[in-house]
Amino acid sequence: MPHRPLVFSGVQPTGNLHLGNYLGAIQRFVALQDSHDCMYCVVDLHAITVPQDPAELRRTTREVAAAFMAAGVDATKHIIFNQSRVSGHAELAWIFNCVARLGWLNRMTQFKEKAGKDRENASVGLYAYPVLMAADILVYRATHVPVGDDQKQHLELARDIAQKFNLDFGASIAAQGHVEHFFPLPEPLIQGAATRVMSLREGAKKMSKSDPSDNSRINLTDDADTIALKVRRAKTDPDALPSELEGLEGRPEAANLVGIFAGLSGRSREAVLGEFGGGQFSGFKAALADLAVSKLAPIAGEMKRLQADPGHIDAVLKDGGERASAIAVETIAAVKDIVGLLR
Ligand code: AQP
Repeated sequence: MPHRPLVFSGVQPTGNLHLGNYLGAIQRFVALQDSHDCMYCVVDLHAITVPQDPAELRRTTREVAAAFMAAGVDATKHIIFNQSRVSGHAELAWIFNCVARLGWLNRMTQFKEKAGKDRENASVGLYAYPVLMAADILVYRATHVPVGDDQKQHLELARDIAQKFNLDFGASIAAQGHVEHFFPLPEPLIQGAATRVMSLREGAKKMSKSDPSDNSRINLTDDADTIALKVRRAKTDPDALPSELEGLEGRPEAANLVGIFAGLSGRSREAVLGEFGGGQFSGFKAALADLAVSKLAPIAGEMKRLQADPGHIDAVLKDGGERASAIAVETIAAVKDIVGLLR
C-alpha cells in the first residue's frame, strides 16, 4: 500500500529570514497547500546546534511562524508548529542515531562548512543534525519535502536511514502487521527557478542568514526602500544581459539576478531573458526592484502585524503542536514495538 502523500518541511529560527529561504522553501510551501496536506515546522531544536540567546530564540521562533502565515500558509487547514513541542522528533532521532552510520555522516558537506576549522569544538548536535532532520520528516511518515538545493544531501541521508530501518527491521515490521516499507523514502521537491539564491555581493556564495553583510541578502523584514536599494546595489558585471541562457555561463551575479526575477515572477529564466536580454542592468534592476517590492513588502507588513500579537502566534503553534503530536505518537508507538522497546 503506498503511503498517503504528506508534505513536511522546516525552517530554522536563526534570524534574518531572507529571499533565499522564501524562494527555495516558503514560496513552495504556499504553492503546495492546495494539492497536499502540509506540515511546516519551525525547527528550534536544529537552531540550538549552535549557541542561541534564549529570549532571541523565542522571538525568532515566532518570527518564522509569522513568515509562514504572512506568505500565505493557512494554519487552519495545515499544520504550523515548533519542533520542540513534539517529543517524537527527539525520540525518533535517537533511534535513527543507532541506524545511521558514521561514514554516512562524515560525508555531510554542511557539517564541514559550518564546523569549519574548529571541528573539535563543534557540538555533537551539529554533527547529528541530518539524523534529526530525517526524524522530523519520518515521524510523520511524510512523503514530500520542499527544500532549497543546499538540503539535497540531507534528504538523501533521510532516504538512506528510512531504507536501512525498513531493511534492518523487516521481519519485525511484518510480524507487527505493518506495511513492508514502514517508512516512505521521502522525495525532495527542489523546484522553481531559484533553488539556490546567491549573495547579492558575491555570486559564488549562497545567500545566507549568517552572512555578516546585510547587503548580501534581502531580509523578509526589509521595507520597500531597503529592498529597492539592495537590488540597485547588487553586484553585476559590465556586460549587457544576454538573450539566451548560455550567455549567463561564467556570470554568476547576472545568473543570480535573472533566477531571482524568474522565481519571484513565476516565469522561466528563458522568458525573463527574452524580455530583458540585450538591455543594460540598470533597466533590469529597476524592474527587479519593483517586482521584489511588490512581492516582498506586503509579506514584511503582514509579518509585522502578526508579530504585534505574540499571543496569537503562540496559540497557532500550540494548536499545530497538538495536531502534530497526535500523528507522531502513533509512529513512535509503532517504532517502539518494531524495535522491541516496551511501552
Ligand atoms: N540561498 C538559498 N537559496 C535557496 N534556498 C535556501 N534555503 C536556505 N538558503 C537558501 C532554504 O531555506 C530553507 C530553510 O533553511 P534553514 O533556515 O533551515 O537553514 P539554512 O539552509 O542553514 O539557512 P541559511 O540561510 O543558509 O543559514 P546559515 O547562514 O546559518 O547557513 C531550506 O529549505 C533551505 O534549503
